[in-house]
Amino acid sequence: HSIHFDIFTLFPSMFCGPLSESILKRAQEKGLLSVALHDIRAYTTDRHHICDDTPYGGGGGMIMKPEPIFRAVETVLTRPPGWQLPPEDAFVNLPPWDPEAPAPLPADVPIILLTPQGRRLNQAIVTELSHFSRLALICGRYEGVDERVRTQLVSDEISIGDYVLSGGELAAMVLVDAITRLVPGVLGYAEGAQQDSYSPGLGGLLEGPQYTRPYTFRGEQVPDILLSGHHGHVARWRREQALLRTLQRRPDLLQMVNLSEEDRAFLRR
Ligand code: 6GU
Repeated sequence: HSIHFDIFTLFPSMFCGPLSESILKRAQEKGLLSVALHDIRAYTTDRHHICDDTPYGGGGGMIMKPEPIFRAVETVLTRPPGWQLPPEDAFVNLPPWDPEAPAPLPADVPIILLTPQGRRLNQAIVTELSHFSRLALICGRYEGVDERVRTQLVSDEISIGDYVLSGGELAAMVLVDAITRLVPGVLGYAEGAQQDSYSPGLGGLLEGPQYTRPYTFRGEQVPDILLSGHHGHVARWRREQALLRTLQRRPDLLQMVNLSEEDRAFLRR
């Protein structure tokens, strides 16, 4: 199982750094992840390569025009994963495209608009999206996209939280990272094991305190239970610390987690 992302953006260079580091880099080297960046501007044919315009009815801000987005998405998604417009063809030698005839798009490729108006991302949505082998991500600019993109092209809209970004690019990177780390083989054993029931968002608890060497740092010692060698005691202590931390910081998560009678007894103390 591998996953391919087609990302449609006015700012493709924003992705270069993040995709070239750490886990995302390794996932691409292992053939488990591929990303094709598509510059929406390359799909314009007018002299000034205009991708936005003023809103009908007046008001501030600029709105992303529908034609370059439809042309980019329909051109790419009617071709095999990995296809990219040859750079020398940008603007000047685009494949034929009829602005009035909807292209037959594959039904099994979600077309996701990144927008603060979308459903707020959580681990359940990440898991749901991780089961697709190809995803199209459209990075909206904050001021907005023409509504016809929503009504005729997009199949899903995602927000990464209740705050405002200047565009969907950073949100798209968040989505790529969160989805990719669920693809089998992307994480090493140690990282993968952690993510079962113990991680936030998966309906789990927040992790309690963790330590590594040195034993003493600036007068603060590692709790001796962790050096005791009693695996049962260590596991129980970690569970209690996770319960305490979750109660203190994210009591909302406690409602969603399966608590044993021992857990409940501990929290009542
Ligand atoms: Cl997906 N886009 C923008 N522009 N702002 C956001 C967001 C997305 N998610 C949270 N804020």
